[in-house]
Amino acid sequence: MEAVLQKFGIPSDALMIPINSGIINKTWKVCSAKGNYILQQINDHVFAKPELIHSNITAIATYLKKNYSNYLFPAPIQNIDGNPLLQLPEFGYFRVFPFIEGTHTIDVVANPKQAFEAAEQFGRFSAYLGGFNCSQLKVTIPDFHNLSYRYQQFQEALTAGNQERIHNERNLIEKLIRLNFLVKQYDAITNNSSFKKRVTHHDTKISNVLFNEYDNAVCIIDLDTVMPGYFISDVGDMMRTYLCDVSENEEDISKVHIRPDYYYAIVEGYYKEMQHELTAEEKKNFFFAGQFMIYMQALRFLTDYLNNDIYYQIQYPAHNLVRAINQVVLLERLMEYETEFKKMKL
Ligand code: GN1
Ligand code: MG
Repeated sequence: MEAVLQKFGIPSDALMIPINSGIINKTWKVCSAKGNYILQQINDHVFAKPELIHSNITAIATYLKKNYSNYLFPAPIQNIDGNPLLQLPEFGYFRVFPFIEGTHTIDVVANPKQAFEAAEQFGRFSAYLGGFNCSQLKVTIPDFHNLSYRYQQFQEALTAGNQERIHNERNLIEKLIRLNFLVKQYDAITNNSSFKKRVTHHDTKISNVLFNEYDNAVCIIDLDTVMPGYFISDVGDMMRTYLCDVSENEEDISKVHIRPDYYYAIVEGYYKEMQHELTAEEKKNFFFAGQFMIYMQALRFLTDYLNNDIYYQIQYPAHNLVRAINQVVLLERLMEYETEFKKMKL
């Protein structure tokens, strides 16, 4: 780590505090006499070409600076070789961001205002980048939110995966297969030209929003998965992670429930910024966004469990199974609100 700090011009006696909320990259807060930073080691098993991330960040930062000079965009700092990305043989890739003083992250959305503010931030990001040609962006993870592809990976795991796990989880597997009408709906959307590819964040969980002391959202972070995508990814992941006050890691499924006020707050916050960008067809699909993302995450967790946990970091052997069950319950709870939520006028 000393070598990493030195390459970014940070004093080597800096204090490193691990931040353990993500399950892909490794993150630390670095406190030094020169200032505070966020240091990340990129998981290059997941992001096979980390340089693509930084090419995207640079293109977006340049566009926003030119067109929206007041927009707060935390870009990574350059190392002593003039590159935001540091590659150390055997240790992988590192990058450093300035720590934005006076801000903090939250792990659970505690009131609808926070949900509204976060949704407004993610909506504003896509809206401001409405004039940016998103086909310029590099695809950092191919087929990341392609539900058909995720379903196909799930089907492959059902044959090539851990046979004992497949046998024991057959009820859950069948439940997910019965829900595959959502894949057909997704395919219909992607074949419909009214659904636009836009600059999409693809990881809109609340810990990717910085808040200030007054509970106002200040900016969004973690642009690793910014790619061309559909608005249902960003809205859907907010629903997946804000509608309930327990996370995907909760084992006690009786705690998994929907908070309706938070649904309305997400839609209103996002819509406020995106209403002039979204097409009429897209506007009809806010509810589907939540179904799509929760279903996809359930498939991804169960697929990883059946494949012996090769993708997500886990804390105990059944962790991915617990996460998959949790997400299926969340989806079922959300579907109980279908009629009510679809009455929302936009
Ligand atoms: C991963 O590491 P984190 O929490 O930022 C994953 C997301 C999942 C999330 C589920 C690159 O994100 O897609 O929704 O876990 N990111 C990647 O907790 O796979
Ligand atoms: Mg992430």
